[in-house]
Amino acid sequence: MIVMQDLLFSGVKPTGTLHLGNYIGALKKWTEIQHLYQCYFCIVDLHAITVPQDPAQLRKDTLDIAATYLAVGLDPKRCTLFIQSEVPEHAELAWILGCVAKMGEMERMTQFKDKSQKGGRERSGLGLFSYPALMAADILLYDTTIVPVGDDQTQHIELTRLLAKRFNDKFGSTFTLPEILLQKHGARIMSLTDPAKKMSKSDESKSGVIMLDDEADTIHHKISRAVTDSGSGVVYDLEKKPAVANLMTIYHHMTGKTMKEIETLYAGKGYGDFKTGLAEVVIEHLAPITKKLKEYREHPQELQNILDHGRDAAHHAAREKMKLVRDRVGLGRG
Ligand code: ATP
Ligand code: LTN
Repeated sequence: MIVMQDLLFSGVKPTGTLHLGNYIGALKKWTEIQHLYQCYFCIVDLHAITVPQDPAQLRKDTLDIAATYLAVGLDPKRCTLFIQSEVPEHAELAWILGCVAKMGEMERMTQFKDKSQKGGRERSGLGLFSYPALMAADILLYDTTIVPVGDDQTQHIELTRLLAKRFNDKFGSTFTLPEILLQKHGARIMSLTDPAKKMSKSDESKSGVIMLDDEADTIHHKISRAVTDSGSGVVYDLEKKPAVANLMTIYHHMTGKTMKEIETLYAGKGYGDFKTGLAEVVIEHLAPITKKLKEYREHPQELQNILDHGRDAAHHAAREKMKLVRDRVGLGRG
């Protein structure tokens, strides 16, 4: 009997230390479901160069994301952990998918609109524009069925499905259409200082962003200064109290408590008490992660071995898939 096994793929850009939004929206979920599926977790360094980068810093950040993957509890015996640029088939398939995609489709991507806003569209890199084709290549190379990401990536997954379907219709069945997997709460953690903006690595002000390696004092300080809503009760109401709802979502993920349980715990208490409690649970939850992160940063050799092994495993699978893709498209001499 053939059992269709789901395959999970996700990735993070090495553009700096990860924050609580990355953890809650993506990595925490990965650790919870890694035993259920065959998993590939990639460090997408080719995506990182779609915005200006310092070469030495990029290398450092790349290893640091690998350290973070291990520190949050991804098991390298179960998951393939690897660096995107070390498997050249990603870039090759991205080119082919770029020839399948339409300009209008790429232009509609909100991530491109956001990221090109600062320098202006005319001055934005072509790579930033075609970013989604590379992301589609990452996913489609491995016959991925599930992509666990934050909801800022929903549009990219929809485009990936569209490109896969168009390719299949034109050249014959080649790619599997993936599904997005979102957290029920926490698919979009907002900045502590601006609840209308997502918590982001590239945010210039770090006061609204809790980094996974922030010291306890810093976490206390950032949470104590977090913006709240008018009124005083700790009540989950996304429409009327978006800032408090965001803090409650963080609390929920740090403790496993439901929104109702959190409301009961803080009934009759004010925002000050809630923020103190929140800082404590965040510090407690992150402490073992921060400790392991520090250990992996100090002993990078183990990371190197894991990444070598991951590269070989991913390359093997990608090479096979690309043989089929080249054949379908009619590239080379056959
Ligand atoms: P950058 O600011 O450099 O664009 P980022 O903080 O958005 O970075 P990514 O590397 O793009 O981080 O994202 C890694 C993963 O974390 C993705 O799955 C993304 O959807 C998720 N993610 C990012 N920010 C948040 C957030 N604020 N809430 C929930 N998930 C998030
Ligand atoms: N675009 C994603 C990172 C990313 C990714 C992927 C996520 C690149 N390739 C493939 C899932 C699957 C981001 O900005 N967070």
